[in-house]
Amino acid sequence: MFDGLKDKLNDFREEADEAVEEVEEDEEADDEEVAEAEKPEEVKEEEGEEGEDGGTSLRGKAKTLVGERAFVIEEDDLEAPLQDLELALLANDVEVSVADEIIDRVRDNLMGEKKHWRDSKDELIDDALRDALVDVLDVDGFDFDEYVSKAEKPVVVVFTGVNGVGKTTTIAKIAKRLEDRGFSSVLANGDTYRAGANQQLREHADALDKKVITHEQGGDPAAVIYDAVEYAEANDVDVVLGDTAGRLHTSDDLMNQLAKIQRVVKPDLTVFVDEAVAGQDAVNRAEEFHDAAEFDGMVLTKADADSAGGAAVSVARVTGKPVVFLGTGQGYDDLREFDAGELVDELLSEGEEGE
Ligand SMILES: Nc1nc2c(ncn2[C@@H]2O[C@H](COP(=O)(O)OP(=O)(O)OP(=O)(O)O)[C@@H](O)[C@H]2O)c(=O)[nH]1
Ligand SMILES: [Mg+2]
Repeated sequence: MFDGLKDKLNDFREEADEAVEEVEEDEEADDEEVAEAEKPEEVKEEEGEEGEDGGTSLRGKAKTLVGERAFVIEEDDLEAPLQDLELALLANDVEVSVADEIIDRVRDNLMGEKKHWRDSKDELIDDALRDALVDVLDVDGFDFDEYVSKAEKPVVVVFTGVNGVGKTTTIAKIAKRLEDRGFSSVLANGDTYRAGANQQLREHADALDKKVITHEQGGDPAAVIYDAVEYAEANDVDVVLGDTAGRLHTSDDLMNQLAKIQRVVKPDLTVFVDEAVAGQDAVNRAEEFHDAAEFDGMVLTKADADSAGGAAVSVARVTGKPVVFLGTGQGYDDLREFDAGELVDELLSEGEEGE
């Protein structure tokens, strides 16, 4: 998963490593210079012109000290690695404004007012990159399990998105996940459009021993999901998982149907599903879809087949809605909660192993 992106992040770490100079305390960073860098910024500002070299020597230069170690970073030396990182992010399908934001944050983290105290150059660079990525990935830290456990039952979740991205499979995976956590669920086939959709959802339901509510092909999807909500209320079922037909945000009839589902059923959550492998297309679709019909969160499927990782990095920032789950394969257990910190740790882990 996301191996291409991992490699490029690692390249940046190596390049940036060369741009950060470790100053030998005895030779280049004499006591006065060390003491100067150790002072809090406010003190340096108050001292103004009196600082060594006319008080301006630290502009465009960040100094980080730990015990005996001092790291000096010249902003100019960082530009080439940052430019390469930006190109690599774009080549890996990171949306352009998101790539810009990551670059700015990495630069600020390394050069900014906040001086970091670190044990090594690697740690200094890793932390700058990690913090930048986590900030961009973590739009609001939505926790699905917590939501389900606290919300009034039944919790009604409707899944939407374009054709073939994995909506139905994701519903089955979530039913399994809920069961593993002690929550019951009923599946509702609001895809009354495609022949075979009832059968497909029924097969998953049978495999997972779940009740499924279906109507005839061509029926009203809102009515199917409404029936499932009534079933859940009558049978103390915790969660209703409503499937819908694949649609583009431009498919007027289907978008009107979705609006009707939202009006009639009033789902607690509307979840947009798209595939990570679609990269920039997935990001654009999510943005356009959200403009046409607001959703609460997203699932990115087929992350197992995606080397670039750009959609996963960008989509929450662009839509302002959290990625709730990543689909990581075709099995029922191939679903993982999207945790920004954990994901960034994984993205940055490969380089560390080789050292
Ligand atoms: N590798 C991989 N394949 C997946 C994943 N999720 C779904 N798939 C596969 O994607 C294909 C389409 O999945 P569906 O669940 O039928 O997609 P859908 O969005 O419901 O499709 P429509 O109802 O036709 O719009 C199936 O072959 C799934 O097994 C995933 O996370 N990883
Ligand atoms: Mg489907």
